[in-house]
Amino acid sequence: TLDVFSKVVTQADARGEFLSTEQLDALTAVVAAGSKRLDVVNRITSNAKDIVTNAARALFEEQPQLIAPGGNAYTNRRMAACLRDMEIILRYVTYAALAGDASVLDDRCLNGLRETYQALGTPGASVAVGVQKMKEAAINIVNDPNGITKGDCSSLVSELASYFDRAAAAVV
Ligand code: PEB
Repeated sequence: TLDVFSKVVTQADARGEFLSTEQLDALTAVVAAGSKRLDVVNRITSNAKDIVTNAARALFEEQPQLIAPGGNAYTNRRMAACLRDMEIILRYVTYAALAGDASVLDDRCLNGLRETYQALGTPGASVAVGVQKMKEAAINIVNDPNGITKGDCSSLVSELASYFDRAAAAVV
């Protein structure tokens, strides 16, 4: 599990070289946008419950077979497992967003998840739809102009989107 700084160090050390100017410039940009990154993580974290429940509601509205008898989210036990899974995925996305690196998401959440869902009979494509709905909600919350100093967050938002996309791609 790496953050953006450790990753660059590991890469340079594997080549036995000093950090390159490009690497240092990229890290300078990460440091300069540090408060924005923390704001992104804070906003998602403090709205996590809403992000999960609204995404799940929208998913079940689109795919009612999931909560009908025989559906993979039918019964309270499975519904709870489903909401919990979405929350776990969102939590690891926030960790990756904080670290500026996907490895924590990959290693601790996504590794083996597709196979787990196949074994459980959980439709991965439906999980992916739920993840995409969380992505849209999270981006809207991050971009909400109320109560925050305005600035350009486009590169952080696209980085954030990439972690959701990565999670969605890992389960189909
Ligand atoms: C992954 N999910 C489930 C299980 C595991 C995970 C390991 C089996 C054990 C259990 O039930 O608790 N756990 C989860 C995860 C990590 C982890 C992401 C990462 C670290 O440790 N069913 C649907 C929807 C979807 C869903 C499409 C969006 O119809 C999820 C929610 N996951 C779902 C359901 C179960 C499950 C388990 C319903 C229970 C399935 C069952 O027991 O039949």
